[in-house]
Amino acid sequence: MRLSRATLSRVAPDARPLAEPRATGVVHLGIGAFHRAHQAVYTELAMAATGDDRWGICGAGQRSSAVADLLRPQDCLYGVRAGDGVRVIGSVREVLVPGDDLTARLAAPQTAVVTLTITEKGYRSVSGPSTAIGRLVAGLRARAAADAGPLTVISCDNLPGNGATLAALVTELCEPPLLKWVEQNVTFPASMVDRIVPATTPADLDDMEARLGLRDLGAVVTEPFTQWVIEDDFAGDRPAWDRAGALLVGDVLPYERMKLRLLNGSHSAIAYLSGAEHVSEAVGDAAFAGYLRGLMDEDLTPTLHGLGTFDLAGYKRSLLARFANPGLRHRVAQIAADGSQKLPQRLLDPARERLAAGHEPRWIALAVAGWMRYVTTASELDDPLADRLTGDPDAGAEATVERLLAIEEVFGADLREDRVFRELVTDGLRRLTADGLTSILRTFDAW
Ligand code: NAI
Ligand code: CS2
Repeated sequence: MRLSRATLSRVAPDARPLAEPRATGVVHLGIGAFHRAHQAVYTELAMAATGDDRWGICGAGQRSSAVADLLRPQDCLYGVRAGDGVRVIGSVREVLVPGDDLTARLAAPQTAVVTLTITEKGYRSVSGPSTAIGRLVAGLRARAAADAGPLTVISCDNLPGNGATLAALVTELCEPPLLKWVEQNVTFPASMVDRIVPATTPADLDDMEARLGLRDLGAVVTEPFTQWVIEDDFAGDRPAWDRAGALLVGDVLPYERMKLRLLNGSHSAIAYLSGAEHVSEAVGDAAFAGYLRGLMDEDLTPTLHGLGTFDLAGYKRSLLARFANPGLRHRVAQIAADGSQKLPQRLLDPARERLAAGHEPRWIALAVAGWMRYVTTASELDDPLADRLTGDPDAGAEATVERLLAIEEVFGADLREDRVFRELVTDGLRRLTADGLTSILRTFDAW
């Protein structure tokens, strides 16, 4: 039997009654696993804390209706398992399918906030009417025509300066009258989001069914840790996310850099160097955990500023503990995907800063060499630049590094000209190919 409004009372007798009418003050683009375990939970908790039920979520996926097929038969209810705790979430009230009128939802006066988790690659080649950003602009155009009031649009993707990045992509598509309306009525606050949410597996669904006594195809599994830091720049009203633990700040940048570099940079190093199937297995290897500590301490921490008295050492210890969580079967292959869209902000920007300060970012360079080995040898590459990344695995380190450093979308025009960086990456790739990581880590301090 499926989880639904009719069966909810069986599993959560004290569940908050589901409001009628099921107002949706938030539209979300990219209703994947992370949104369901992060923003939708904050919204659920905010509505529970305040009784303000205006903030139901209307979700839309990409062209496919995959998530709609999962959630609509369940009245959009689903369970979130964090550790051993399970909560049924009711903040998602509608999931649109292709053909539904997303434009009308975006233009509705009741809609005050739009959030997005469309993946890093969702911000590339954005102009088509069927892209997420193209559909967002169509909604803004209808909203302006109806003069439907202010709107706050929040990217919740792992991108540096995600608010300004999204604003630039949107305004680039706006004709002058619309541009003027957007500038006067829409804000694009930055946000830093953090909660490890692996893709749900069949075993997760079976486990959730054992816990709920009902089949829940929308279930997500995550960790107890969650963090949301949002720039306090709202055009109009918003859910009381701060009542659910979100931080509203003037400057997100210090939090963003700390997270995108220490957590996500380490994740990418794990993806391309560890050889493990799951993150927890990778950090269970003492030598590799030592490499991660070196990466964090030597190459990434010196690039973090503006954190005041924040306990960075404690944060890094907590990251390794989160990574080690055996309850999170976080597949390294999921993290390895879309590396061309992730490496720049996670590892290459800090590498630039270390090089400019006269240091050799060898820990980062080894992770970049690992990525080069990965994209050159992977049988199937899940990356929007796959065609340009794959190459001859027998081409030798020097030629491979030369070829990949020339891809400006990843390395810009500067890193290929940086002799120190090029030599570090070439040396790393040569050693990885000849000796493997274990041997390298034995002598890494002697490099
Ligand atoms: P997912 O695969 O479950 O969902 C991705 C969503 O994005 C789907 O709705 C899909 O239709 C949509 N999408 C994919 N490619 C798109 C494109 N080119 N244009 C428009 N929409 C597109 O992935 P998940 O776990 O929800 O993660 C999504 C994003 O959330 C990540 O890429 C990252 O930016 C952010 N995030 C994820 C975390 C996690 O641990 N899963 C944690 C922190 C942030
Ligand atoms: C991961 C992130 O898949 C990846 O690239 O590094 O989704 C990571 O799980 C989240 O950013 C954690 O907050």
